[in-house]
Amino acid sequence: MADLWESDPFSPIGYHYKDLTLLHEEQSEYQTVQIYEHPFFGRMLVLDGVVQLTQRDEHFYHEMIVHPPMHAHPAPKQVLVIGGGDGGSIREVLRHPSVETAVLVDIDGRVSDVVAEWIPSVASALADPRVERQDQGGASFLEADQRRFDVIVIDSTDPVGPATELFESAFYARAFHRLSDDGIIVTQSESLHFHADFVRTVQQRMAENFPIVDCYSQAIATYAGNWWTFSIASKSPDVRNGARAPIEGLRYYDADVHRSAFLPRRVLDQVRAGSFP
Ligand code: SPD
Repeated sequence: MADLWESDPFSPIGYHYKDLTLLHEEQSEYQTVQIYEHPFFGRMLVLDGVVQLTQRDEHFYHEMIVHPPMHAHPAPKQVLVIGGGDGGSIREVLRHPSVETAVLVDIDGRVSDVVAEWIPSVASALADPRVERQDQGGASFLEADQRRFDVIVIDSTDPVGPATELFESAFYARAFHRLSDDGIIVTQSESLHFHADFVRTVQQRMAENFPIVDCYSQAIATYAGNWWTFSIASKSPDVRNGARAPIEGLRYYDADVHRSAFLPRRVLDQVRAGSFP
């Protein structure tokens, strides 16, 4: 049996997981990739010592990063996921029948391969013919690739190291030009308990580039800080109130979840003013 003392450089605390079995470990070109088995959480993906997903609760995160923007768009056909090499976000994107192409851009292609081998319930959609995989950084992809997307999902690791460029204003400016006229972008933006200043920064940077910016949240048991936020920006659709009827077959997301996930306006104003909590 192994122990994992999570070493999360972006959090004031780390979790201690007991009774783990280490199933796989490798050093990729970019990071240490580990797969553990936990008696409660099931299989877990850990990158550089930080838990990225567990079998038990990954659907809360992946449904919530994907379905609010996908349902706020009238008919998303071309979708881009940056980060998210594990395939969980792509799996949710492909549940939408309107989707023709889902491009996955992750700098570390080994993550997809390892998760496909050890946690196929998360990665199996990567084999879908609508998926195009690009193993490169998100910012350089947006610079080089001239296609336009209806929805862009930034399913990144914490904003340290290579992921920091995915939270810059210049990155959102590039994303704006790669989005269709009714395009929507969403990014995971860390914990309201621990990183309210970071959420404020992301909101500000999105507002420098998009006319509509909002924020919703979802509790995630295994991310330090738990009260996980998703910052969302839109060229025109009303992301807070404009969701279509939910697609079938989801475990958690529905119309009530969509409505209640958005931060109350008073709280969002406090976050943006730097007076939260
Ligand atoms: N502190 C961990 C935050 C991890 C966010 N990304 C998760 C990727 C899952 N697809």
